[in-house]
Amino acid sequence: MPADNSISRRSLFGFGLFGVGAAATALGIFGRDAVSGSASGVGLLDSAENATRTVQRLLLDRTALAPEFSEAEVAPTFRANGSTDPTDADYVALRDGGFKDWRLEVAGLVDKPLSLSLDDLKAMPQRTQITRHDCVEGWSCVGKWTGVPLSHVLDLAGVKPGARYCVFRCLDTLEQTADGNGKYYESVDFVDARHPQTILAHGLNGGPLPVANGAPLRLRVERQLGYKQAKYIKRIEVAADFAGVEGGKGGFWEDRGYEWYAGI
Ligand SMILES: Nc1nc2c(c(=O)[nH]1)N[C@H]1C(S)=C(S)[C@@H](COP(=O)(O)O)O[C@H]1N2
Ligand SMILES: [Mo]
Repeated sequence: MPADNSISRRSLFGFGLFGVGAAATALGIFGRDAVSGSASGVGLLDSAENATRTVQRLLLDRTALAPEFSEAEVAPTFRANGSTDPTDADYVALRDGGFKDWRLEVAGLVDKPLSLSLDDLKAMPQRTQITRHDCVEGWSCVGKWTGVPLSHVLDLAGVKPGARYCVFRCLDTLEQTADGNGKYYESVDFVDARHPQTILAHGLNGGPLPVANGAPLRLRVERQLGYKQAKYIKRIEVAADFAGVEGGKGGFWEDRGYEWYAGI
């Protein structure tokens, strides 16, 4: 996807958020005037309704499916980027054990915290999709991903009221920081978390997910750029905000200046 297209979508979405605020303000402040019959209030209520329609359109846009491709378009080798061979001791031990001891933890604002093995995840409903990955560095690659819809896992855990985001905690250290806190992390909101193409993938191109591409489990969130696709996942934290998440911007690259919303 050309960079200028994603940028225009992002600024459009920014405008949409402004619309939400405007609609809420107009309804909150002028709604009462409208009920009492003030002409200016009614006019403003109309524009609030227009703003709400704009927001609904943007939401529909976000829930639309990403294009899917044919088998013939799948790249023979899926390009890898970022961490491709984590050397973190806990990761190496899990990998050397064939990921038998690996668990996906689901925690935070959930009714029932989960601890799932790879076999548990494979026994759940599966989805396979051929999609194009777009890295912000300017390359794309088509791959066939197999995994569990994230919404299925969230339903098993039961999301508590007030939850707004899924934060993904990864096993790999991308940057050696002084405090040893250079592990990768990412987050999505529930529009993306519950999108039908958002899966926790354990398979690539008909085989197990290679280490280079995030084994044993990585996120596919197909309406967003490459850096949102968290690899080497160990935990999903369901959260109300990013207050407790490192720099507070919701992701490793976001804390280093990238946009949190990386829609394509
Ligand atoms: N845990 C983890 N996830 C990550 C990264 C990383 O370094 N560590 N890099 C991101 C970036 S920038 C891209 S483009 C994709 C690369 O996925 P791939 O290696 O399967 O191509 O993973 C994303 N997710
Ligand atoms: Mo990327």
